[in-house]
Amino acid sequence: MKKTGFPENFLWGSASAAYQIEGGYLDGGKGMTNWDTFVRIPGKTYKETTGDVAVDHYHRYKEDIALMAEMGLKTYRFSIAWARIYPQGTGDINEEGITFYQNIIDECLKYGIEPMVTIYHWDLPQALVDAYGGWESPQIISDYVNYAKTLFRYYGNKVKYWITMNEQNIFTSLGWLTAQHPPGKFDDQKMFYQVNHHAFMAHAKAVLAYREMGGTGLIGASFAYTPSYALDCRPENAMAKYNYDDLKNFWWMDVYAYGRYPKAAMAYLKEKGIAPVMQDGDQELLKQAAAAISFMGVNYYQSCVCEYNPMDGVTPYGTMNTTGVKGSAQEIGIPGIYNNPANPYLKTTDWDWSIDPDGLRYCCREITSRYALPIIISENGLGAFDQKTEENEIHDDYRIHYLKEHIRALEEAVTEGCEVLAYCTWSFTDLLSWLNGYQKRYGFVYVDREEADGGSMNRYKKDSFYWYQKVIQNNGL
Ligand code: BGP
Repeated sequence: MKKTGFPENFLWGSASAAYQIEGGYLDGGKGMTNWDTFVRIPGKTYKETTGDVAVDHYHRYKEDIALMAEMGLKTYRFSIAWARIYPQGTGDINEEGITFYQNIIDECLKYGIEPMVTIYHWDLPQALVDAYGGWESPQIISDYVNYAKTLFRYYGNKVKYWITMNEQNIFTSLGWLTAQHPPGKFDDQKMFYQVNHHAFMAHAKAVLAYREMGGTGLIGASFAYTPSYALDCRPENAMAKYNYDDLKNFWWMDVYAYGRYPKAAMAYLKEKGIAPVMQDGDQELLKQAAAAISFMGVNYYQSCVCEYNPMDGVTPYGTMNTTGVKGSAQEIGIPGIYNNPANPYLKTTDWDWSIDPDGLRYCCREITSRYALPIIISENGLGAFDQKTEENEIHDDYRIHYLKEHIRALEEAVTEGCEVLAYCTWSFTDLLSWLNGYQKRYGFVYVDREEADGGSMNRYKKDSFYWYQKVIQNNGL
């Protein structure tokens, strides 16, 4: 097949999230969030790291966006902290919060950078948790929609790209199955599916509200897509992959794209008594929203392997490597369904994430065949232990190699007919990794936090900064 490369208006971008970069956690009238609370529980995060200061983007956003402009970024994906807009989650609007994001949007537009806004990237106003348990209650739906509508009202004339939810599959899995994110619950499968249903309804109602308000931009959700390969050609392993896909991928993407849950997976949940409770009209509404979304957002980091898991009644979830010491992750799986053993054919990062550029192509092909939707790659990148030399240089050739191979695979997918609108690397500056602290760096720009909390916070361009700058200039490799 002849390569066509990336379309002319392709959006080369980079992404971040409020809690991971902003800091200023009590500044500008912001309310406390579930993460502000969670990181204060001893033992919950890597070396008790918090995002209180993060990389101080709250005070340095102009400097950061100027660097984006210097690089030539076409789009900047960032999230809005709900608790800056509504400190109590609902009720009175905090004008200072509104102005802060207005300034970020204007700063982007000043340089011709398209702002791409994530409405929810995991930081939930604590007041809503205290009032009714946050996502556990259907009350969250109207509060989320009210918040989203406020953003559409204030920023809708300037922002054309909206992401309702970041990785609903991850914040719910880590929050209600593995206890690694707030609210820190373990193996609460019934609530896990219920919380997801609430989040789907919140997403769906926000999408419909956007259209009702006359929004003509692009709107959709971003999903953490981990595609899978069967361990081998044994039918039970092929079936394990099939079940994994239904339960771990299509469970989310089918709802976003079709407005319905995968049938076999739903039958399995019903049999186990953990299916979500739905209200009359929910399914119809999910369908309407599915017809109104514009793209599938994909956050891609790795693929996995599926093998039949014959175990029954044992600890259902493995643990992730949060230390950066290779080999400290455990297999993840569901007894009786699947296990995720390591892929012997792929190298891994220091955090045991498999490195698989072709997996990105696989994701794009699957979405194109199954949903026929345009795709936004809303995250992709390599977390690593970067070193700054005495000359203030950072030679991150491993990151360049990683991104180059993924862009090559993406170009392949485009050539094969996938409609890809944007590619956002994770991340632009170094920032907080939820479970791994600041040592796991992803950025094109190194942030010196050596003397954090009063430290220099100076920004240094890594080698990958200059490399991506060229990729953007060439509209590809
Ligand atoms: C995604 C999140 C991001 C970011 C990224 C890297 O799941 O959407 O917020 O954190 O993963 O993950 P980590 O920081 O765990 O390496």
